[in-house]
Amino acid sequence: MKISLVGLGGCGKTSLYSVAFAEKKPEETKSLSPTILYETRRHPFLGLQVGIFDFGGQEQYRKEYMDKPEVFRGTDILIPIVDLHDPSKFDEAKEYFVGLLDIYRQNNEKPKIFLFLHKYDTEAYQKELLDTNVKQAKEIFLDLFKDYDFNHMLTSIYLQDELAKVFRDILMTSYADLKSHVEKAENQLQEINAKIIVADISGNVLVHNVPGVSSGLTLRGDLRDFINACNIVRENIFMNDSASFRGKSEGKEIELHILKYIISILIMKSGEIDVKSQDKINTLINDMKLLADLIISAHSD
Ligand SMILES: Nc1nc2c(ncn2[C@@H]2O[C@H](COP(=O)(O)OP(=O)(O)O)[C@@H](O)[C@H]2O)c(=O)[nH]1
Ligand SMILES: [Mg+2]
Repeated sequence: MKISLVGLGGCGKTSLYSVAFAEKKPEETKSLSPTILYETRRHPFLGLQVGIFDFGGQEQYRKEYMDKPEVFRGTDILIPIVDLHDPSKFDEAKEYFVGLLDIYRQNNEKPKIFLFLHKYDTEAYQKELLDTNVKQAKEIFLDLFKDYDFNHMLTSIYLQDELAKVFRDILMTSYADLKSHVEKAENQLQEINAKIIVADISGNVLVHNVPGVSSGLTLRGDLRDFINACNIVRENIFMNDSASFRGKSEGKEIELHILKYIISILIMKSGEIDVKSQDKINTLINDMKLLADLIISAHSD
């Protein structure tokens, strides 16, 4: 799957990537240098390699790759980004996006489009201006993509949890119907009296009910290492596609379920857990097994 991030220089492409996928803190993006031409990163998600293309947005690079339409080829998901803190560039951004859509037309491709109205925050910006800009941006940009499978959202690197969810949902669009399973799990988690994290085997968090366990999409390093180590044991010693692991100390307990080598569920309990919660945990595990099956069959399509 190929995702392309596009937008004028300084609109926040590299920051979005860094915060959502590369465990950077929002503040750390202030020192990013401008992207030259374009950069590609690979990110495993639910067992698939996702290529994320960050197209440098400065004019000189834009000219260079607009003349080489093949770099845009094969994009499944196009994310045009608009900087809400810089309305003076809305028209220029529009022109750029129109040019891009022309290229896709020439290439005979129709990517799904998620427009990010970005920097939706008041970090060094006035609230009143922000609202005016959102309104203006909607007038300018929402029309542009009407012939496409199109969504738009308000995003900010300072709303990290929301941003992680936005990317999770975007990454899941290649798996039709799976989103509803994840949303169901999200609701189930609210009613369980234990801390639970559902992630893929590479540590992309799908849902959780524990604040502060992830940085963007990525699970905290120590827990990620734990999953990794258990996954190696699963593969090399159990030689099975699923396995469970358990640790215990002074009333605290941690349980890890690896399901079909794709999904992992971490359950952290302190003390005995009530029967109702345990029932719900069992249901969740079964639902996630089903989800793993669906992902596998989506891969083989
Ligand atoms: N307030 C705010 N600033 C952001 C946001 N995203 C990026 N920035 C800032 O915008 C500047 C340019 O970001 P960068 O990612 O290099 O833009 P790029 O040229 O599109 O890759 C940096 O100083 C970032 O800290 C955001 O959501 N809110
Ligand atoms: Mg950049």
